[in-house]
Amino acid sequence: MADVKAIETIKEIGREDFIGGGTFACSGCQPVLGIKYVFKALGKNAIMVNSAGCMTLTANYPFTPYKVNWVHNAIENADSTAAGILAGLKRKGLDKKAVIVVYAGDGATYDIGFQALSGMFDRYENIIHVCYNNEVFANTGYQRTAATPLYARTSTTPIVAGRTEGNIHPRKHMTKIMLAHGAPYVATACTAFPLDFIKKLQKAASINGPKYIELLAPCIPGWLLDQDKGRKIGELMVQSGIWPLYEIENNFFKVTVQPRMIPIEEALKMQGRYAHLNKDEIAVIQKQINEEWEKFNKGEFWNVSEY
Ligand SMILES: Cc1ncc(C[n+]2csc(CCOP(=O)(O)OP(=O)(O)O)c2C)c(N)n1
Ligand code: SF4
Repeated sequence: MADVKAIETIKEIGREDFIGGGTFACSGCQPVLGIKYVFKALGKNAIMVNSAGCMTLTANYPFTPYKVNWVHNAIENADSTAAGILAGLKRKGLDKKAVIVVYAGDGATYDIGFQALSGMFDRYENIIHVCYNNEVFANTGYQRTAATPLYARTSTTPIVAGRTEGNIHPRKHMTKIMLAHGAPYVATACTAFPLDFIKKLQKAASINGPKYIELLAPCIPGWLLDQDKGRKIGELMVQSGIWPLYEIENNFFKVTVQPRMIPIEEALKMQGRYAHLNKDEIAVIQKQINEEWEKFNKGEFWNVSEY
C-alpha cells in the first residue's frame, strides 16, 4: 500500500487540502466535499479517475483546483481507465506507491458505467471505486437513476396530474451486487460522517483487490435543499436509518454507526424532492426502514431487500 498515515480521530485529519476552493460546483455541494475527504484519507499519492458528471466542473482547462493527480474520463469507462493506469504503474514498478480511486456518480456507477465497473471487479484489480451517490443524474438536469429512492421527485419522475408519487421503482442494491463479484471490501458512507468515510477509505487502501464504497452525498438543487443544509440532511438520512452505514470485510458484516432512528419525516420534510408526499406515503417509507433495521440488527444483511 502507498504511504498512508492512519487517521483515527477528527483531530488527526490534516489541515492540508489537495483540492482548493472556487470550483464551478454549487455552493454547498456535498460530492465535492467527498473529494476533499478522499485525498485527506489517501494523501498526495492518490490518483483519482473521475467519470463525467458534476465533478467534471471542478477543473475547467486551463484552471484546476487540484494539487494532485486527477483524471477526467468519459462516463462509461472510468474503471477501465483506472485499470490502464494501474497496468502502466506496474510496468514501471510504481504501483505500490499509489492508490487508484475511481470517483463516479450514481448515474455512472449504477447505470452508464456499470459494465466497466463489473469488468474491473471481475479482473480483481487493486482499485477503490467510490460511488458518490446524489441519487440523480445531476449534471444533465436531475434525471432518475437506478439509485433514486422511492417516491423522490426527479425531472423524469415528476409530480404531474395523474402521477403524484414521484419515483416508483425500487433501487438497485449495489452493495449486494458488488459483493456478488467477490469483492473483499464493500462499505457505505456519508459526507456528514467524515471520520467514518476516511477510516473506510484507509481500510480499503490496505486491502488488495477491488473495493467498493458508496458515499451518500446530498445535491443542493437535485434534492431541492437550502444550500447550507447539505451536511444536516446527510446526518438526518443516517440517523433516521434510511441510509445505513456499514462495512463488509471478507463477508463479515458490521454496522459502523448505529442510527438514533429519528422519524424519517424529519429528514424528508427538509427536502423539496419529497414535498408532495402524504402521510400514507411517508408511513410506507418508515415501515420499510423499520423492517430493514430489524434485519440489520440481527446481522442479516443478505435478507435486507432494499436500503
Ligand atoms: C454515454 C453517455 N451518456 C450520457 C452522457 C451525458 N451525461 C454527462 S454527465 C451525465 C450525468 C452523470 O450523472 P452521475 O454519474 O450521477 O453524476 P452527477 O452528474 O450526478 O455528478 C450524463 C447523463 C454522456 N456524457 N455519455
Ligand atoms: S448539481 Fe448537485 S452534485 Fe452537481 S454541483 Fe450542484 S450540488 Fe453538486
